[in-house]
Amino acid sequence: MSWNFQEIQETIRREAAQIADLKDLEAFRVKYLGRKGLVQDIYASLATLPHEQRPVVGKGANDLKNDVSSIVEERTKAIKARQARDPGEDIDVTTPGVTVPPGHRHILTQTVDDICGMFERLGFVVQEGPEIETEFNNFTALNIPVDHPSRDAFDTFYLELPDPDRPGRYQLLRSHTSPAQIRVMQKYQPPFGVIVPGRVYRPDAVDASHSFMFHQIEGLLVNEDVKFSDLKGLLTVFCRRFFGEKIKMRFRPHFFPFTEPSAEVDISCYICDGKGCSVCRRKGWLEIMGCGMVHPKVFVAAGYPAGKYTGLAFGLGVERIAMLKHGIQDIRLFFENDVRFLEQF
Ligand code: 2U9
Repeated sequence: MSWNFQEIQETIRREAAQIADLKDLEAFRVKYLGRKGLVQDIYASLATLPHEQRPVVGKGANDLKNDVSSIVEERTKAIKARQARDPGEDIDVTTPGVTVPPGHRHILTQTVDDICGMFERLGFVVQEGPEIETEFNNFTALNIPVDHPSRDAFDTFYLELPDPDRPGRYQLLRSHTSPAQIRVMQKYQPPFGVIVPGRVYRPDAVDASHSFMFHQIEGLLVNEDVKFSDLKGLLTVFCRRFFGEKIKMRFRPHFFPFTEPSAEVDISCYICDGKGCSVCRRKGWLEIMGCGMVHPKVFVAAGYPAGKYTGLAFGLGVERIAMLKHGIQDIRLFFENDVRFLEQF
């Protein structure tokens, strides 16, 4: 048996160049170095060879073994390094995928989107504002006097963050979304209608109906001749669309510093149709929002000429509305992230 080592070396080099992955490489190794591989065949043939040929053929087999071993070593390293860089290359595309169940918006987000969407269809523009506010935007500009109890450190979260515009004063977590409307008025001239959703903060003790953080949606429409009848008409359209065409409404006189006149809005209880039940606490009516005509002092504080504009404003608590609409008994459920609660909506 004679061996053409030059030809074998060429074949090895050609085959080594074709190796694409670890599987090819193992087949290559077995073909040459395996128990039934070529190198073993050559060693086995030595006994049949004339004595003078044995050292030459033996050396050729040793060289082959070394060459194939170093090719296997180098290519293993190279393929593993490539896999580490790009594991996708060796992914088995026939493996069944991992199913991720589709999620959905939090019930509060759904409620905010529904309400804002209704006002957007009526021509309002959604506008958001920062949660960290100045005392001016949160209180002063809204005609909330300096000695008003809600300004006390106990009734508002003050931050250790100096107010850039008023030395000695500190910024705070907004207690309503109204300061965002002050910012809108400082930036834009009427006519406009904005709807402002967002988180607000009040240092209330947490219980089934109170939370130190909750969500509000407020609306503001300003023009030269906005009337209380526009406010009634607008909120009637909204309440019918949101709670059902059959509900009755009433506007009860109320007081807010930033609106004059002001009112609270009740709808007839959609559970008992006004007869009295546990949801409406036997009253037949559910209080759902506050509203009024923007106080003239608020326009002046925002920089508009005195007496030129009138405006309507309203505000509602998103958690309260969602609790009423879905019969949710405890406000804390919204914030606990328990999927057994959340997946019901
Ligand atoms: C500007 C002028 C007027 C916003 C208004 C209410 C009435 C109101 C409450 C509802 C339940 C707050 O979440 S709640 O506790 N809000 O009753 N909000 S009028 O009036 C404004 C706002 C901004 C510049």
